Amino acid sequence: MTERVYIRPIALAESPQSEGGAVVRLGGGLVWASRFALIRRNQGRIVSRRQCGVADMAEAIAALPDALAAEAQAQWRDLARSHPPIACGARMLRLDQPLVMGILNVTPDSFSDGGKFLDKPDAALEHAHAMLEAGAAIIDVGGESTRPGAAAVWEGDEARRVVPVIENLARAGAAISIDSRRASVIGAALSAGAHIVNDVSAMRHDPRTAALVAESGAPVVLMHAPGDASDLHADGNYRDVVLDVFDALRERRDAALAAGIARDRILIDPGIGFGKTLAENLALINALPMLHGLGQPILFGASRKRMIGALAGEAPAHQRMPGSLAVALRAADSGAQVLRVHDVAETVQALHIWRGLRDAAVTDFSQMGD
Ligand code: PMM
Repeated sequence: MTERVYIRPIALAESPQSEGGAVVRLGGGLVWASRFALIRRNQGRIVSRRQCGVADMAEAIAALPDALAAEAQAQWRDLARSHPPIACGARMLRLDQPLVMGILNVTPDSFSDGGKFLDKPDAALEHAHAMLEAGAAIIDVGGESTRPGAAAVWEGDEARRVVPVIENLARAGAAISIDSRRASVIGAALSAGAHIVNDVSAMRHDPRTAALVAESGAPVVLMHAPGDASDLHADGNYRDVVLDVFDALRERRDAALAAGIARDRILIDPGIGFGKTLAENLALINALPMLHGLGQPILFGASRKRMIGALAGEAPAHQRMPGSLAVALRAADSGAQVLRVHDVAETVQALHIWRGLRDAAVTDFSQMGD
């Protein structure tokens, strides 16, 4: 591996005025960063780490070798990139504050809702409509469990699980994503009315997916999972989980661009729980603001995942809502644009409070810097 450079926000500001305007607005959201680490690593090892404010970043970047300076400059610009709304049929999803994506798993074996909606179309639709009423901006429909050790599903069966649900939701005018890593299922879902492709293999599992997505013009979520994309939970074997996931997502973003997918149709996701230990998940969540440096909206999903049980007395999946809210708020604080959750009503209410606090901070001029 050659030498690489990274810019990691290390201090978030209460508001722009609390720092006298010396802040970067992350990803066009309601979150600002005031201090940054400029990190260099060579052959996987961190070789230097310099802390900068907004005022001294230009000089720090100029002092880098040319090849690194260009990359650092791109990240510096991309940290502040704001993102246009995502069109989902007649709906426009604005990305300037966190949106909630409600999870609908039509599977026998997903870890928290497996079996509840398989072969029960009425129950699945009732749940989806309840999530929409509770404020979900998107419904993420999946027909394959991605839990460790889940039984493989034939793609014909996977399509049969999701298509009728998607058709119904599309008729109701909902914004829909298809959670699949198989091109045939994605194609069937898009024809049935899905708008967004959510691929947990970041388009590595099925070589046909990238062309299909490019051709359709649909936005795509590229989620990080280590390994060769057949085993999503393969050991990550990271040198530095934060920088390795950043590199992997950058590589997938560039592959998507090379396949002809428009820049404003690509979302990225660190893949919490996929081939990562508790410590690695926590490190990634703490470093989430750094992913804005890739210049794409961030989707974040930790809802009811194992890491919450691990930190909360081994609470079973159905008792992990409070922990899920805590981590969703942390993602909102990091400027994540889409939160993928099971507990929609609770998350939406938590985000209303979050939004109120953010608005109060940006209009509090007693925080003026000098
Ligand atoms: N997690 C799961 C499934 N799909 N998609 C994205 N983009 N991000 C995730 O974190 C993610 C996903 C597994 O969780 P589930 O069984 O609750 O659906």
